Amino acid sequence: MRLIPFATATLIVLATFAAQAHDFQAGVLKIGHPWSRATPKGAAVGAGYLTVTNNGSVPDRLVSVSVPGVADKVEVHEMSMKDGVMTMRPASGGLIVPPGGTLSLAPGGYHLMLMGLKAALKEGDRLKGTLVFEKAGSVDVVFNVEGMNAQHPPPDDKTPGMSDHKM
Ligand SMILES: [Cu+2]
Repeated sequence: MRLIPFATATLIVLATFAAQAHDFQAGVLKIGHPWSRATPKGAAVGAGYLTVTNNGSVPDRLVSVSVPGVADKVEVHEMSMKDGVMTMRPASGGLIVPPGGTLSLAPGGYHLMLMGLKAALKEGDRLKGTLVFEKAGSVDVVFNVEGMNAQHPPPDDKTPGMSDHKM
């Protein structure tokens, strides 16, 4: 039974370290700095960004994300140029994380779309969410909400009918 206090202490140390570095581990996957942007009052959608590094030898896949109590549902979106216009759409089948590689969700590219926000996201908020991977399973993460203009302003979203969808 002497192992139990030791294991508990180790877990506390690891948890403290993870909180400082703002990384999360799921098996061979390392999730780096999940973050979101503050939203204007009344906005129906928000965005989420993070990186996933695969230290294993086989591909994995980010299949779904939830941020309960904050958004009704979360979609994984990809952006692409179509007829010179940047559009976004759900990434069908999720996003692959190649072995030895990093999947980046960042402004202007792949991102999470938080649909049906219950309230505006405020800078400094911490949003608890869950990522689900095909092989690594589910992992709880925390999205840090940064300022409305944080990092890399995205290209203007000119998609018809998506005026509330500037991510
Ligand atoms: Cu989107």
